[in-house]
Order: sequence, then C-alpha cells, then structure tokens
Amino acid sequence: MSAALRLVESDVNAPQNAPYRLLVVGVGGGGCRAARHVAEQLVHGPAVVAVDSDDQALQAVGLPVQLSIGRALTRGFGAGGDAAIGRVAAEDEDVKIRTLVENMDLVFVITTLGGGTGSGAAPAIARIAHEQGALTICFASTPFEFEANRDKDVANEALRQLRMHSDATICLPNQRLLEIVPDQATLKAAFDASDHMISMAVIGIWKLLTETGLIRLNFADLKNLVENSGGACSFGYAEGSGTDKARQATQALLASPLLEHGNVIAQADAFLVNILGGPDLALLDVQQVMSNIQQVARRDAKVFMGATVDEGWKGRLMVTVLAAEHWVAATPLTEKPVQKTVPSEERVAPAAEGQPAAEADIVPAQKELVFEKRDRGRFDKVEPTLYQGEDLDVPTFLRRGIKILVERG
Ligand SMILES: Nc1nc2c(ncn2[C@@H]2O[C@H](COP(=O)(O)OP(=O)(O)OP(=O)(O)O)[C@@H](O)[C@H]2O)c(=O)[nH]1
Ligand SMILES: [Mg+2]
Repeated sequence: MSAALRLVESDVNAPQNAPYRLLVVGVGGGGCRAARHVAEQLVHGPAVVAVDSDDQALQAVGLPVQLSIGRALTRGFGAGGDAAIGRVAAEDEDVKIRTLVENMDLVFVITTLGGGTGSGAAPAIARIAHEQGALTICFASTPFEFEANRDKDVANEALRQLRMHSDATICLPNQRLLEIVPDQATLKAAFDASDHMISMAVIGIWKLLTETGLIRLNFADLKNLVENSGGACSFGYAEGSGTDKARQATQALLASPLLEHGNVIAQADAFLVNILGGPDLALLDVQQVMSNIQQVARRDAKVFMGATVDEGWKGRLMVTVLAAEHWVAATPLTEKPVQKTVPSEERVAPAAEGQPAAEADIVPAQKELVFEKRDRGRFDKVEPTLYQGEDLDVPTFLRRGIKILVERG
C-alpha cells in the first residue's frame, strides 16, 4: 500500500449518525477541495473520501480517507488535463472503488470538470456506484468562460458521461458565480465560492435526510425526483435571518443565478424544497416560503416539500431547492423497443471494427413511454395559460414531445 493510499475501510463503513448510508467522494484537485468543505462543515456528517491521481494535491487536501489512483500511469503527478488518463486511472482501481461504495444507499460524486482526473475518473466512479445499487448524484462545476476552450470541451464531454452514468447530475457552472462574487475577487476567492456552492448542495441534501423533520421529506422522495429527472437537476439555496428571514431567503432564492433568477423553478416539472430553520421556525415562515415559490412555479409541477429543524439555525433559515426540468412519475404506458437515454445530438459514432464498443451501443435497461396526445388533464375545462404561444397547463414533456424513459419494474 502506497503512502498516499490511506484508505481505511472501517472509516468509510463506520456507523453513521443517519438512517441512510451516505458517502461523499471528491474526485480530482478541485473536487477534493470542495469535498473538504463538506467535511469541515459536517463534522458528524457522511464519510468523505478524496480521490486523485496527484499525490501532492491529495496530501494538501488532507482528508483522512484518501485514494490515490493511476499511479502506474501518472506516477502520482496527476492526469495533466487528459480525461482518458483520469478514466483509466479510476478503472484500474475498480475493486477498491467498488469496496468503498458497496452497501451505500446514496453516493455523492463531487468534481470540478475541465482537468483530467475529475473529468475522466468521476464518470467511472459514478458508474461503479450506480452499478452497486447506490442512488448516485453528481455535483460538477464547469469551467469559467475565460478558461481554455479545450478545458470546456473536456468538461462538456465529462458532463455528458456523468449524466449517462448517474441518477442525476447537478451542474454548477463557475461562470454563474461571477454574478455572486465581487468584481475584484481573486481567482482563489472565486474557486472558494464555487467550493462553497458545491458543498451547500451536498449539505442541503444531507440535512433534509438527517435532521428532525417537522414536515418530513425522505429518501424515497429524493429518489423519486432524481431517478425520474432524465439525469439533470438544478440546485439553488439561499438564507435569511431575523424576523424577516422567510421573505429574505425566498427573495434571494428566486434572484439566484444558480436557478437562473427563478426561471428554473418556473419551468420545472418537479422540484424539492427543503426549509431548514432553528427551533424558532414558525409555521408562518414555512407558509411564506412555499407560497412565494409556488407563485413562480407551474401549477402542475410536482412539489416535494420538507421542513427541518437544527439547533444551530436559531434566528436563521435556509431554503434549498433541487429542481428537475423534465420529470414524470414512472407509470408505464406503451412498451417500445429498448432505447438509450442520450439525446440524438449527443450520440457517439458507432465503434469501428476491432474497436471497443462506443457507449452509444450500450443499451440501458429502460423502456420508453409514448404519449400520443396533448392532454390538458385536469386543466381541460379551464382557460389555457398562454405564454409565448405555449399552453403552460400542458406538461412540458408533452409540449416539447419529450420521450420519457423509465426503469423496468
Ligand atoms: N471549485 C473549484 N474549482 C477548481 C479548483 N481548482 C480548479 N478548479 C476548476 O476545476 C477545473 C479542473 O481542475 P482540477 O480539478 O485541478 O483538475 P483535475 O481534475 O485535478 O485534473 P488533472 O490535474 O488534470 O489531473 C479547472 O479548470 C477549474 O475550472 C478549486 O479549488 N475549486
Ligand atoms: Mg489535478
């Protein structure tokens, strides 16, 4: 065992102070730093593991559980921006990664895309976690506009891979941070803000699963939202304090660039809202948050809602939202031949003879639902809500002719 591999299984598999077994895996330089933020803020939280092909970076992050990957390829110096090296580095450690994620209910894979290790290894790790039966949610930042085009291409391809191999991937574009951080912020401050944004997404979900629920959201709700999201979710959060905390938090949430200034909520087929407050959290606060959000949301959107109390949040309130633009309750209608989940414009060309099969050839165990007609459902007898020529009472997936894929029962 190398010095950099300080993988102590008992650390990861130690009993957790939660009804669900949850593992956070930081992948690559930025991913490990963001994972450290999570570990620092959730001292009695989930197990956190740092995975990198750069031993020096692993050491600098200093998380107690680390996995050094790809030594044979990189000699511990990182993947040098090559995602193919990152992917092989993870695949070479398949057995160790499988051991880490086995028996987990939920695995969060955190990465900052654009480099080699995160972009290559994170999709491989997500795939292994998903194969092992864990609900797998990825949090991935994408590079700033000013970063090299090559890094952006690497990030886009990695994002596509993450969506293919996880239950849902939450993309957090660094560019959106520019609206949050001051103009004169240093690059380090911008990355710190990015790390904070990623860690808040993880912490928000952790809290909703573990804190005392006044209005309980559970793992099944999260699973329902995520598994039927078509692979992409958006995340937003905001805080308020004092007597006006509910209004402050919702105003900030709806103005947040993370949710495209409310547009994501306005268009979402389904979303999950968790309100976290102290023991002083009032019913009126919960009511105010929900009514402000529902004023923006579609009337037919599916809403999962929870309110949790944490002693440390006295006088403060945090609203966390996880939104799925395309979501449908999985009720099979018509069975068609098996299809893949990736949109046609993203499909990879078929493998040449003698080459390994491209992922386009992999057939997931899903079947397609076909919706024959534009049914206005319970809005059949009311005036249409027209916006830019579209009837908003007809669910998005019908208006846009989206084919829904559901898992075989
Ligand atoms: N949030 C955040 N993002 C970072 C940080 N460092 C780098 N990034 C972003 O992440 C992208 C990838 O950088 P790294 O995470 O260092 O790359 P890597 O995955 O370690 O890949 P290799 O170093 O090539 O093996 C960069 O293009 C930046 O956009 C960080 O500390 N925090
Ligand atoms: Mg690196």
